Amino acid sequence: MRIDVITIFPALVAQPLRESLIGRAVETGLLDVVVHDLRGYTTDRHRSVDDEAYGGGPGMVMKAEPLFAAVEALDPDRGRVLAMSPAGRLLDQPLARELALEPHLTFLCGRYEGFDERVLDGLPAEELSIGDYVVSGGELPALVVIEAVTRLVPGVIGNEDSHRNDSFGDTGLLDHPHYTRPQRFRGMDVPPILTSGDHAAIAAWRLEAAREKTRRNRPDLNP
Ligand code: JEW
Repeated sequence: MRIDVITIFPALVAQPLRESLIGRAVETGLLDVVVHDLRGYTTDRHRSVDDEAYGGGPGMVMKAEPLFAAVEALDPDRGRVLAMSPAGRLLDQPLARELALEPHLTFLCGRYEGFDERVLDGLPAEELSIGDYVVSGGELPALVVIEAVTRLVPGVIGNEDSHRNDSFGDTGLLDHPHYTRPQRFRGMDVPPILTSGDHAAIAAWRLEAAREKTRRNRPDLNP
């Protein structure tokens, strides 16, 4: 999969992509990620990427010209163009699975109050959000989307992790609690059923614990 990222903070995006599973997938050639500095596509003396909002008010808007120039400098087969925004469609696991099938994705990372609407209408670009809270720019949200999507590309991670992902999607429940050694830690014991060797009883305990945790933490998930 090829991924292009357009940002005014290229180092903020590039370094995390060199670490961990994504970093290895980039090294092995499974992923081809290219980060572009938006200021390289400005034409004025001050390399401006933002300007005041028509209609007035505080806050600056990302100018259309450098974003169009940056996107149009890419391969014409640039795939879906995703503009990170708190006003976008919410990322969920079905959308991550859909994006993982694409051969090419392009991410636009904004700052300030966001993009001139003509970027979204004209390129066109799809607005995408990682959740109902505001951060200061699209770079960290784009990294979240890239991690959620690329871990679903065959070969990026091992089978153990992909299996976990499937079981979450199938049950619609949050994961059950996990324990590892030691058996007793600061007076807190591992539930004895987990050391009983009774695999049917363990499966039943885990299902009930997952239901309880889902009721408590995420009553909005109604599986
Ligand atoms: C997010 C990109 C770029 C995504 C999610 N735009 C905008 C905007 C901002 C603050 C307040 C209102 C609008 C800051 N900002 C971004 C925020 C993505 C940008 C500028 C973003 N949360 N925040 N899910």
